Amino acid sequence: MVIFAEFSGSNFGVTLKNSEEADKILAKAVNFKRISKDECIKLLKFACPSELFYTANYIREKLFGNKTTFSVNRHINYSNICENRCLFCAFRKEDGSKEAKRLTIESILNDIEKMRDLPNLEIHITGGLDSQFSLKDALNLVKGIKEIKGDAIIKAFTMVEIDFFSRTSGISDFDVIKKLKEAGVSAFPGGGAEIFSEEIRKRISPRKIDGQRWLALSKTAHKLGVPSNATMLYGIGETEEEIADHLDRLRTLQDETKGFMSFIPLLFQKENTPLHTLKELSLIKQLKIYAVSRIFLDNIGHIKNHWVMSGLKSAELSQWCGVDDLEGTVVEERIGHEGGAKTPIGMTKDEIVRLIKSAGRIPVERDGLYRKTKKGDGKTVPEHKGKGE
Ligand code: V47
Repeated sequence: MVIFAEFSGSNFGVTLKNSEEADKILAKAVNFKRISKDECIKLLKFACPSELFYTANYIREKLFGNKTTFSVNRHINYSNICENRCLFCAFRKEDGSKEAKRLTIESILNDIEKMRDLPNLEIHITGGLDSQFSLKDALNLVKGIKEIKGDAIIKAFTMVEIDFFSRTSGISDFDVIKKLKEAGVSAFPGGGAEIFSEEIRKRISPRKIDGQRWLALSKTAHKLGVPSNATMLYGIGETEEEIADHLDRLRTLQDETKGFMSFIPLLFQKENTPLHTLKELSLIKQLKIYAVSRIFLDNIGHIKNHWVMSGLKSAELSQWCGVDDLEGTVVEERIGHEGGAKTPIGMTKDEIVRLIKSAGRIPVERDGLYRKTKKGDGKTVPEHKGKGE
């Protein structure tokens, strides 16, 4: 351990003393003892990457062995018109402009029709806060999909959209969530969390609901029996303290509800945004985020790599740094690509399987609720949902 500390001292700008302290924290984590927010900050600042990755991988393998899960899914973005004008978002377009795109429910259902025979399909739906897309439209869309493809797992509408539906319909968020669940929504995607730091939100997304509201809505969803995911937008000039604070607020809520299925760090894609001058994070720093998340979030089942934003190299390597799940086939990604993502807009199931195998892991297909698939490759998906279970 000390050898690593000396090595890291010269290569990563950390002092031996601090690295020794990080070693102690990692020793705690290896023994499945919860680490504090302060210790999380220390790991982010001072841990030797190699030891950090080793520890995260140890925990990941204790939970999931050599398996990495993925789903066959389809991302649908119903509108890129949005009343929030977040500085990090290249997806949003001005209503009436050439690039503005509002899909009709009919056109989405036509697309779903073509996927009628796809087994284990997860449908991921999100969009901008568009005054032309109401709660009624959301419900009709979900019911329409269910009529065509009753076996699909619909993961639709972030906490930000739920807040919007509640405001625009005059219906309580509790009832909005209840109606969406009754219509056929099985889970909520993790978008819109950004980073909870009030300071950063004021700067990059001043119109968006704050972190407290995002968490309160997630809590309501979980209480109503609808699980969700959680994301963190990073690479936007956040500090280690702000990352640890974000993770800590998620872990605290998860202790109470156990409703988060996975945590997904989202690497900022800066092109076509006013934040394009921000410096890119090194791959090592990106991998550290996955590793620290795996170590700190001892009660959230899965750590997912959204390969669209992170890139395929990260998707491969991160499977040895705490990640046990990759985003699915996606088919037509828009949000990251408007921001300059260089990855494909979708991958075939074979390509994802190859990506997982190239990392030396065993690919296992799952459904949108992290359950074993009926016609997958026959392997059992790990059911672990975290220590809090
Ligand atoms: O809410 C927007 C973020 C989210 C950019 O729950 C950006 O399974 C990086 O939440 N660079 C949408 N990030 C994506 C998302 C997601 C993706 C895959 C799976 C799941 C899941 C959720 O992307 C937005 C926002 O937080 N975002 N613009 C950008 N330029």
